[in-house]
Amino acid sequence: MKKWVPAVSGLAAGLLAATVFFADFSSGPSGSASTDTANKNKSNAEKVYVPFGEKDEYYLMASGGHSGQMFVYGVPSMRKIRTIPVFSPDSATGYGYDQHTKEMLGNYTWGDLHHPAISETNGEYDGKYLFATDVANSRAAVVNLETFTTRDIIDVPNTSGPHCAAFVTENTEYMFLPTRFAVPIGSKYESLDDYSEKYRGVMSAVTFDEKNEKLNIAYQVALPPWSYDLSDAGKKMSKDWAVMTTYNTEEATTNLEINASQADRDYIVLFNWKELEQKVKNGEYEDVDGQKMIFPEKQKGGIYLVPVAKSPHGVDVTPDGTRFIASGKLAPAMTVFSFEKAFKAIENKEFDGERNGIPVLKYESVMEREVNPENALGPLHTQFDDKGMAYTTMFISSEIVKWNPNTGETLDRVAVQYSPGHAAAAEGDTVSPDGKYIVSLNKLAKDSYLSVGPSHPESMQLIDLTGDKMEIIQSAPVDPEPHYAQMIKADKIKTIPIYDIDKKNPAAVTKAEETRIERKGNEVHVYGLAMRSKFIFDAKAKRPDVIEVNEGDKVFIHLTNVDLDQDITHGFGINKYDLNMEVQPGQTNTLEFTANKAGTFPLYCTNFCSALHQEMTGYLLVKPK
Ligand code: CUK
Ligand code: CUA
Repeated sequence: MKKWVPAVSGLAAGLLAATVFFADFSSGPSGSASTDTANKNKSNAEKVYVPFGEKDEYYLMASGGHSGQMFVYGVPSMRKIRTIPVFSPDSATGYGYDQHTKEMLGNYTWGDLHHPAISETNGEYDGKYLFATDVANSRAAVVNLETFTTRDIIDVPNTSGPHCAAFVTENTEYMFLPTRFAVPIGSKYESLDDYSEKYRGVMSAVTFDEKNEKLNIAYQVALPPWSYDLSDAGKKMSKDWAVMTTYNTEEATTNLEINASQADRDYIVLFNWKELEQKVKNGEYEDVDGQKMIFPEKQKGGIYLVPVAKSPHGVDVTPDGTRFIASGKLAPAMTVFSFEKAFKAIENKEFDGERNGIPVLKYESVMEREVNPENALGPLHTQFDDKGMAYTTMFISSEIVKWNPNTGETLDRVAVQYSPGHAAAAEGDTVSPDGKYIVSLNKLAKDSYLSVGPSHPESMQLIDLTGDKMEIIQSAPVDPEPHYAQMIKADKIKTIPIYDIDKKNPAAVTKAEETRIERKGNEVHVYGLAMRSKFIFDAKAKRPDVIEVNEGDKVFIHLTNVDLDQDITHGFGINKYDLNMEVQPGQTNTLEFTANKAGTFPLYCTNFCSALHQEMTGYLLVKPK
């Protein structure tokens, strides 16, 4: 195997120079000695082969990073099934062009989606919704998993770069959004010389109103001006609590790779969200730009700091909820902390002073063990199997290490290609992981696939956990960038085959007689339908598939797809108007635009829908002023 050096610098490179860098841990013979697996005598090809007509066992909901989108894969085949557009427009589905999705995206043209989180009931994925945040433009979104469509996007004020939302509580009471960048509250101008006084790292508690499919900010917490990173919600005994890592407690404002890595310790923020919720109920907050803001130095209580080895990245709660495990990008160790010890330390006030008015718990009072597998470097994120064993990704030594959180013993390790960020285990963030598979989300593919030039795709590798040894059984290239993913049992997802035509929607039409074109002043409303293989905008007109307006008119095209057959989707594109929308079976969708170009513009169905799809056309005629 080729040796290679990832692009790390500064401290990390120093750390590396002294170490063997690509440890070639052979994963040994595949799980031949396994006793409890149906997979045991199958070849790897058979283990991932899903014959046509059969379905994958799991959905993998993968973040699309700076594509702004979410990617859906099937496991074990690792076939990509769908792109769900979330934070960026997508002409393939008309996302960002029709009225509703255009409003949701506002003026933003891209997003950076890091952490998908499936809604939970009693600590289990319930398969109903998927939440995500946008690090780039400070937004949060929710995707409906009956239709795999984004339903709501909100701006998160007072914050910049909400990073980890892989982070819903046991019954989806909250989605928490720590912020990666500290900014002045309200994102006002403040000199960086006043960083420590004027800047804050605001965490937001977001709730979801399922009935109206709306996200809402319940409250915010003005934490010190540090970088908040990964986080996880407690489970079972720790269900009212949540943890998140923070670095740059040095409060560096430039050259962070050096300056934010000076102190030997940073922190985990441990907070009781029930207590914070109660504070808000008691009116213990300040109103900041319409948000309920808790200032921990004034509205004291419910938040604690736990010292951790410098510059931590991931923190993950064990399925039984008894421990949280932090991984240090720069310190080559996983630190296991005990919730029980933390609760006792809080009760007995075993504090080591405070930072910015927040009590710091004594490290020894909360820490249970430091785990440092030999030559394993750059631990980032941890997942779990059905037996409570931990799997930690090693970014720098390019491997996944399996270890026992109860003893710290290293059990197995497998080399991955290359530099994994997160891994996603089957039902991995629930109170009862399945233990069957884990997918390594690798940042670099190097020469794994056919070359496409100097930049290569990222790579996901499927690892079989059923044998004695972890074994890579499939690899799949993926577009940028797989940060995190969640893997859910396929039978938990209940999609709808078609939309019911919404008869209460005044824009919906069910039959040709209801189609019409109405003019109110300079507004033109078209109530049309799409069916195989024509558009009908006004059945009574001489040419029912033609829309004629005047230059400068504001045009609303409401289109209902009356083909109530699964997968018969119509599109609607207008030549040279840069517009496209999609109408799925039974759906009514609206395209809104100003007819600012006079002329003759063919319009056509963009989704191949029948043998006569090419005939599914018409004209938009815009009469000059
Ligand atoms: S971060 Cu990307 S590898 Cu956003 Cu979860 Cu750790
Ligand atoms: Cu409708 Cu093509």
